[in-house]
Amino acid sequence: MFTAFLRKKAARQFELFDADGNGLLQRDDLDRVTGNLATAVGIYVGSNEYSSIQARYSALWEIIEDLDVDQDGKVTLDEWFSALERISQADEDYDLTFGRMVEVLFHLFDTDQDGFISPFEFTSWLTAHGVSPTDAEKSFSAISKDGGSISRGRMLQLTSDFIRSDDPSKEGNMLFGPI
Ligand SMILES: [Ca+2]
Ligand SMILES: [Ca+2]
Ligand SMILES: [Ca+2]
Repeated sequence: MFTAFLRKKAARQFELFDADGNGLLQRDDLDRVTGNLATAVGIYVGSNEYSSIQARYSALWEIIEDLDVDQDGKVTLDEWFSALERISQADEDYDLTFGRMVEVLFHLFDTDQDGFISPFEFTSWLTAHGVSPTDAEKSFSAISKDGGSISRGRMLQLTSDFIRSDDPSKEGNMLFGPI
């Protein structure tokens, strides 16, 4: 069941991607956060690192674009809810959208590409998406057991809990800022 709690988390994630806050997910939103993230982690426009952030946000947009049922170039909150409802109920091993989303998100967080998300990378990503530095710190404390970096396996678990779990005690609920 797509419970009120899952819906609330889905709305939180939508809000995070809707960088200009117009209530729609569009390509422009991700262009905007590309710049924010580069600034937050100290990457210069025109560098190879900047191009790779751009490429990853393009990959994220391709995933989001697939959820645009009426293909008008805008993903509404209703279209987003329909997709997240499906993803939250599908078998973990067979949901392609979920798998692609986790993979792309991991690479977006891991800006220095060392295979781990450091506290700095995590909080930079959240602030680039409009979360306050204080809330970003709170999130990191909640998801990192020992204050150390987040591995790919851990990220998979956290994302799965965020998208699929109705248990309010799961650490993954805090993945995209306090809800
Ligand atoms: Ca928008
Ligand atoms: Ca649409
Ligand atoms: Ca890293």
